[in-house]
Amino acid sequence: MNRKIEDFSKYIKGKKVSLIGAGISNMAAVDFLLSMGALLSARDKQHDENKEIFLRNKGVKTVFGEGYLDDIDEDVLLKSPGIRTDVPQIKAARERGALVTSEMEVFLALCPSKIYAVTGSDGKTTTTTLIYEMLREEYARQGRGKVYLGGNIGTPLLPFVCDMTESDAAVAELSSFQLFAMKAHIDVAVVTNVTPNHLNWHIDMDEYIAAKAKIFESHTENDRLVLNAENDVTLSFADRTKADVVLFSSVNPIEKGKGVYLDGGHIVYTDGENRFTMMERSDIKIPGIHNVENYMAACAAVREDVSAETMKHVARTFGGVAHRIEFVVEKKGVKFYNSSIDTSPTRTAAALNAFEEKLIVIVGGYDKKIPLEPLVPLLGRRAKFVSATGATGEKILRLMLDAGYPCDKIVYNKDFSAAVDAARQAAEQGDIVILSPACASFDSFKNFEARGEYFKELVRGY
Ligand code: UMA
Repeated sequence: MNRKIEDFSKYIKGKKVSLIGAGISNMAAVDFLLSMGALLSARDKQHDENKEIFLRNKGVKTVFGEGYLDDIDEDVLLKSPGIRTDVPQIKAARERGALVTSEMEVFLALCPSKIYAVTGSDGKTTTTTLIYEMLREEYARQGRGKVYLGGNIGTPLLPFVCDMTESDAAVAELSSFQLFAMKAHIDVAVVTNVTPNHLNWHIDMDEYIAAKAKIFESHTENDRLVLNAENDVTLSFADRTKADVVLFSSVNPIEKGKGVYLDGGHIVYTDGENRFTMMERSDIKIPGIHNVENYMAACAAVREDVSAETMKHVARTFGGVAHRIEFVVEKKGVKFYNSSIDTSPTRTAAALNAFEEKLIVIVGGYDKKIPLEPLVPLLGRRAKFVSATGATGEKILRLMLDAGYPCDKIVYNKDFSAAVDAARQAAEQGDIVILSPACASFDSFKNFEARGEYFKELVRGY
């Protein structure tokens, strides 16, 4: 057990700790806190019988449903990311001396390994994953420690902290919700870009920007901050940090200081004086200029720890984050991509626009009553064939036909596997088939992952 964990264990033993929100992050902290001797309670606005029984069987007091924040008398509150700290009951608890923290903040405070963290409005999951893939490959080649991946990406990291050592590395995706109320030291921080987002949760854009800026708040000269030179907000962060700044740009060369940029087909690194090519754009297997930018950010982050050879190896082999424009297989010259995570027309637009070619698109799913009209011009422009399916499939078919989309270029099959098969039959050598439903999956699947896995199974079987 490292010294920080020992001290934490002495601090938390016998203390009353409450999990505010019993979601993914806080549920993952239960065993860790119990093993440290904390007296645990869990509070959640939503009743969940299974969860409540599970917690009570572990000796955790449960306060679920209406009034879940009443009578907070605990010493430490572990707040879920989605809950703001200015909720009156949480504010009152802090004012009477309770410590308000989170699973991620505790993890970052105790982690003995080098920490890489990524935030931003777009591209953070892919950039986080690329950093992880590059470090993992390099650590394996060098026989170094283990690399951990987690955070907002979906896997809480606190459960692993006792296994981590100084020779390991941790790579975390951090959301503005997580950063908002957090103080932490991050060795290598990346901000991919900051554009208006989550403004239904943050009071205003200034608060959202301030939350993102927390990622470098505790930086010293020994740390590294990677910033997008083409985004005004992130560029402004360069003047606010003590860290070693590395800029990246897919538009302009970096003329001053350290940076990564695109020079024709080359991805070039400069330390301010010397320049060398890290990889070719054509080395990158996943499509779209936004992915070139994700690679630039990731390469800038790991530059001192990972060889150019390893970076290139990852670029040539990494097929994408699962379910997010994920390359699955090529069959008879037809490439199949799984983008099951696209559960709204906006996400589908981003996926289809990542390609230069016109695509064969499988679209449709659960009806969450959001407007599907934006799909009409999008598919009109980007799809050479549409295979509509699921609960919204018929609606999409009707919208497309009413807008004059050729009737021999669109089919509807309620059944998902029939829709995938229709897309395959429409494809000729050189075509790209993508599952990008623009809808949730709950009409036929447990979640978008299950839909994506089934799609992959089907197309691999062709
Ligand atoms: N709850 C309350 N009161 C509230 C709000 C929520 O009691 O006012 C309860 C809910 O009933 C639920 C629990 O709190 O049981 C949910 O907590 P949560 O949604 O805040 O968080 P987790 O389930 O712990 O999931 C979080 C992230 N979710 C959010 O930030 C909203 C997950 O990111 C993340 O993967 C996970 O921690 C692991 O770290 C999801 C996300 O949508 C994917 N993130 C946003 C994004 O990426 O845009 C920020």
